[in-house]
Amino acid sequence: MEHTVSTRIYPAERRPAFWKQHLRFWRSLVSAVKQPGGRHGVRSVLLLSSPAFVRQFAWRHYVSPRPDYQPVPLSREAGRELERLRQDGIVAVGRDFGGLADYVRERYLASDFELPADSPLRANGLQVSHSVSFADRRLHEVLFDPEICGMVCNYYGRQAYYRDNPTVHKEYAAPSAKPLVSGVFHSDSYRQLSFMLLLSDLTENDTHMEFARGSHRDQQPSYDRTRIDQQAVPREFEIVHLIGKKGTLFVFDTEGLHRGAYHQETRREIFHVNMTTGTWPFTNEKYQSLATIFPEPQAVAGYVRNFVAGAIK
Ligand SMILES: O=C(O)CCC(=O)C(=O)O
Ligand SMILES: [Fe+2]
Repeated sequence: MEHTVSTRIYPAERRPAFWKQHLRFWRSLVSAVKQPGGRHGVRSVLLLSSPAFVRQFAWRHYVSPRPDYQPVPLSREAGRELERLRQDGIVAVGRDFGGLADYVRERYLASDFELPADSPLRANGLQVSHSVSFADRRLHEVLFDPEICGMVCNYYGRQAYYRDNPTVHKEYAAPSAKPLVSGVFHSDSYRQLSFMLLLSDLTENDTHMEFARGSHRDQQPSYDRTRIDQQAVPREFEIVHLIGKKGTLFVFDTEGLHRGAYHQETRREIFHVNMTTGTWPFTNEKYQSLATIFPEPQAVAGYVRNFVAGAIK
């Protein structure tokens, strides 16, 4: 993000007060001095006092493309989609997954999956929300499509991993529904990529996701969404609306700013899954130790790790 744009999206007045940052530094210095073992202490001071240091370190370590990465060969069509993903941070895959959308709706949005009436998610307008298994081979049409997986890995310039199980959502935004935290512009951090498959037609008047085109190119200066001037986002960026026919598949980089735009008394049905470069650093910016910031890559089944083309036998 260009410097001036960034200062308008993250205005100085929303930054933590200068004295708070100083207090943090002096506190960490005192606690490091108290700890036995000099080198460890210096590292703790850096970790505790400088989220910027940690963020940069984590980005280099987990996100930057690997110099020895061998790109997966792609068709011309997939190559063009990759280019668009790089440029805009979002692309609609040029294929119709309508058959798969029908399958997912019938199989996973049936009434037996409805959330119980007392589920807290009901207050957010969710009627169905649950994960689905990677073992369902019908889902592999998207999840292990060689071109889509190749595009994702080439985008990263490294191996990609699924973060957790895909989920299905069916929602109805009643006037009383309270948007989820993702209802304001935010970044999900560390270039997590998402697939969002529309399970039914969506128009701009329905609840849908909005993505600030091009806002993904650099790391966000903070992952604290309260630091974002929400009104500035559509002023500074063109908004891409994740709408279209049932079976439209979007791939987007959640480092870029995006939100769920809620439209009262409308419905949305989606299949959603999230990818990372193999880990998901904590982003509360209150770092305590290296181990809590950089957990080991999530334990996932072997065949899920072998994400790239042809790994599924
Ligand atoms: O469309 C939405 O409700 C927001 C989704 C979102 O934040 C995400 O997929 O990361
Ligand atoms: Fe998000």
